[in-house]
Amino acid sequence: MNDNQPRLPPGQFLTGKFPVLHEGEIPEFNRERWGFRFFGLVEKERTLDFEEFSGLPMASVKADFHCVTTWSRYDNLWEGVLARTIAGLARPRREAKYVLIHCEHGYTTNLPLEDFLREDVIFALKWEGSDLTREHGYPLRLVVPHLYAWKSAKWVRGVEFLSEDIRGFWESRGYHNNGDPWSEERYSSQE
Ligand SMILES: Nc1nc2c(c(=O)[nH]1)N[C@H]1C(S)=C(S)[C@@H](COP(=O)(O)O)O[C@H]1N2
Ligand SMILES: [Mo]
Repeated sequence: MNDNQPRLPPGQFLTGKFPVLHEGEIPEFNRERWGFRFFGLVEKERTLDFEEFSGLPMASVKADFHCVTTWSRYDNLWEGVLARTIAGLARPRREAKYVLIHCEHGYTTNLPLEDFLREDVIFALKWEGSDLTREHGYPLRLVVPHLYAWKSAKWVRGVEFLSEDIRGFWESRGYHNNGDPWSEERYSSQE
C-alpha cells in the first residue's frame, strides 16, 4: 500500500463478511480430470495435475480485496503458488505482453503480463489456513490484490500468454479493461 493514499479505495465500503459473487453454477472438482495448463507464447507449455500443482513451492499473501460492487474486505490471508512461480516454469517469450486466465465454465479474465508478475499475485489453494470453500473457488483461484476482484478468478484451470490483449468475461460485458480500484476504473465506458 502506498503511504499517501487511504487504505479504502474511493467509493468502497468496508465489510467483515466474505460475500460470494459469481456468474453461473459452482463447478464440481474432479481430482482425476483436473489440470492446470500454461500455454501460448511460452518456452514450456505444460499441464500440471492436482498433485503436481500442490507440490509447487508455496507462498502466502495477506491482502485487501475490493469488489466493483463496492464492498472491500481487509487482510485476507491466501496461500498457494505465486504467479511468478508459474511464469518461471512457463518462461514467457519476449512477445508475451498479456495473460488470459481460463476457468471452469469458460470464465476468463485478462491482465497485462506486468500486472500478473507483481509479487503479491497468487494462485491460492487456501484462505485463512484452510482449503478454499467451493463457493470461493475450490480448489484453486487467482488473487490479484491491486485490481477489482473480478480479476481474482475462481476455479482457475489455466493461463494463456499472449502478444495482444483479449478481453475477458466481465471486460467484454461493460467492465473496465484494467480495473484499478484507486482510479475507480469500474466501467468500459470510462476507457
Ligand atoms: N470463475 C469466476 N471467478 C470469479 C467470478 C465469476 O463469475 N466466475 N466473479 C468475480 C467477482 S465479480 C468477484 S467480486 C470475486 C468474488 O470472489 P468471492 O466470491 O470469493 O468473494 O470473484 C471473481 N471471480
Ligand atoms: Mo465483483
